[in-house]
Amino acid sequence: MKSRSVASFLKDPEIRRLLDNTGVLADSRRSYKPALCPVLEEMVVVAEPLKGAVMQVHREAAKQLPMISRNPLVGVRKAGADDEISGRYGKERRIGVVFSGGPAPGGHNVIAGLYEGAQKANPKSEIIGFLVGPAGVMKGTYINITGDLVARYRNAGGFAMIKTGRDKIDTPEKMEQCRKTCRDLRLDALVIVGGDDSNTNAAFVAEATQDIGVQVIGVPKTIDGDLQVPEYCQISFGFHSAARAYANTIGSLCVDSSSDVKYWHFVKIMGRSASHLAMEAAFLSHPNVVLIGAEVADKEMNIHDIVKHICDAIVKRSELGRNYGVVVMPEGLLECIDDINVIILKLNKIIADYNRNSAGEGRDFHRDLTSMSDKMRYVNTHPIWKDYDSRVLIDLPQELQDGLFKPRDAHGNFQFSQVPIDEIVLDMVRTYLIRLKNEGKFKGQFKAQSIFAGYFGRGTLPTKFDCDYAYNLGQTAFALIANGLTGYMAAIKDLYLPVSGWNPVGVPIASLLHLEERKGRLQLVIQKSLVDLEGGAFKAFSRERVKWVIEDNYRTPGPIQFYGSNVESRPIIVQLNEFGKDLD
Ligand code: FBP
Repeated sequence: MKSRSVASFLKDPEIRRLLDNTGVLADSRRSYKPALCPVLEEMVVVAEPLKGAVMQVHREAAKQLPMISRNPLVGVRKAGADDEISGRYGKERRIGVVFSGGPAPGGHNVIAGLYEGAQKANPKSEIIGFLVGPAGVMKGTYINITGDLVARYRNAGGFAMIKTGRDKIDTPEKMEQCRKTCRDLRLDALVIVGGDDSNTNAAFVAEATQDIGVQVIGVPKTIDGDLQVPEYCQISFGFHSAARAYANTIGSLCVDSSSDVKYWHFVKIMGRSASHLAMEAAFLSHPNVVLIGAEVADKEMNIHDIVKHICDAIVKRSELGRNYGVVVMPEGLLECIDDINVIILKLNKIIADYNRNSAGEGRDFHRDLTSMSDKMRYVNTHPIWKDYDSRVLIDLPQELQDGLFKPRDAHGNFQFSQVPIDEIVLDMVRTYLIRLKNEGKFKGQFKAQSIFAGYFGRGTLPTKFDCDYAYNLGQTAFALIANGLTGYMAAIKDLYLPVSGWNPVGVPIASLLHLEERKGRLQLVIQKSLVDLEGGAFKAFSRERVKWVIEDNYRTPGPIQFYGSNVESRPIIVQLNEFGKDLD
C-alpha cells in the first residue's frame, strides 16, 4: 500500500544525502589543506634577484616593453630583522584575479593560495575574481572572493568559481577598458592565470598599467605543459592531473583490448603543439603505439608515413596472434607534419588578411565563404598560396581538408581539438591494411574504435600534486605583489622534489618573449616548449616503448588517487628530465 508522496520522499534527509551534489569524496577533498613549501610558511618573505641567474631579453621585447624588460629573475627568502619590506608587505590591498584560456585542474587553488596569502599579510585585503576570463576585466564584471567561496572550491577541478574565456586584451581600446576597470575598482594588482598567450598578455598589461600603480603577475597554467622555463618552471599546473586522467582512460582501453582481444583503440588526447601529455600518459599506461609530435617533425614524417608506422605495429602484433592494441596520438599531430603545417600557417595568414582587410565592412572569412569551392577560389588569389599547396591539400582525405579550414581562435591559433585526427588516421589505416591484405602482407583481423579523450582530461579532479602546486603558485603570486613587483610570472623551482624541496621564484615575462608569426604578423609571444628529443624523458621513452609495441606490457594506473605517495605522485617526465640531465 502506498503511503508517501514522491515530494515528501525527496525531502527525507537520508534520501537527500543520496541525491544532493555533495559527496564523501568532495567533502574529504575539500578538507585537505594543501602543503606549502617551507619559505611560503613564513609570515613575510623577500623577493630578490637570484645570484648567477641571467635572463636575456629579445631586442624587440626591450623596445616594446621598456619598463618591465629590466626585471631580473627573483628568488624568495624569509625576511630578516634588517629587511625593510615588513611594513609594505602587510599593506591593505585589492587584488584582481582572472582565469584565461582553457580550464586546467587546480585553478581554484591558485585563488585559494592568493586569498590566504593576502589575508595572512593583512586580513583587510580583498580579492576580486573577474568573471569569464579577460572579458570580465574589460567589462568590469566580477565577484568578491570570500573565505566560504574558497572553502567550497578548494581542491576541486575546473574553473567554475569565476569561469574562464579566451579573450585577449590586445588593442589600445581594450587596454584602456582594462585600465579603467583597474582604476574604478582601485586595484593594486591583477593576477592573470593562463598559458603562453595569456602570460604574454600579462606582460603587455603590466607595462600599460605601471603608470597607474597596478602590478600584474602571471601564473603558469595549461594542461598542455608547454609553458616551461628551463630550471625555473618545469611544468605548468593542470598538466599532471590531465595526464593522469588520460592514463586512466588509456589504461582501461589497454585492459579492454587485451581481454576481449578484438579491438584496436585509437585515442586522441589534448596537447596542441607539444606532446608532453601523450608522453606522460604513455609512461603511466604503456600503450602499444604513441605518436610524439616533435619526433614526427624531426623525422619529417608525412601523414602517410604515420599511417604506415601504425600499420607496421598492427601487422607485427597480428603475426603474434594479437589482433588488438591501443594507439595514442596528440591532437596537435597535424602541426608537426611539415607540409600540413605549412598549409595551416598559410591559411592562418590568408584568413587573418581577409578578416583584417574587410573588417570595416563587417565581413568574415567563415561567414562569407561557406562552401569549400568559395574558400578555395579566394585562397587561390592570395600571393602566398602556390600550386604545390593545392596539390598537397587535394592529396589529403576530404575530412582533413575540411578540418584545415576550421575557424581560428581569438589568438589566431588553429583549433586542433576540432579536427578528428583520430578518426581520419583510423580511416587511412583501414584503407592501407586492405592494401597490405591484398598484397598478402597482412593476414590478421582489424576492428577498431576511436575516441577523443580531450575534455575528460581537462575537466578531471586535480591530483594532490596540482592541488599543492597551484596553491603554492597563488601564494607566490601574492609574495611577488607584496614585494612591489610587476611583469613577472610566479613559478616554483625544483618540482621534481617533494613540496618540502620546492622554491618559489619570479620569472620576468619579458625574457620569455620572442617573435613569432600570429594572425599573419610577427608578434612578441612566449615560445612554446616542445618535447626535448635530447632530454632524459624522451631518451627513456624511446627505449622503453620498444617492448610496448610487441608485448602486452600494460600498466593500469586507475583513477586519480588523492592519498598515498608513489612514483606517480609527481610528473614522470619532470623527474626523468631532471635525473637524466647527464645522458649522452
Ligand atoms: P590552454 O592552452 O588555454 O590551457 O588550452 C589548452 C587546451 O586544453 C588544449 O589542449 C586544447 O587544444 C584546447 O585547450 C581546446 O580548446 P577549446 O576550449 O577551444 O576547445
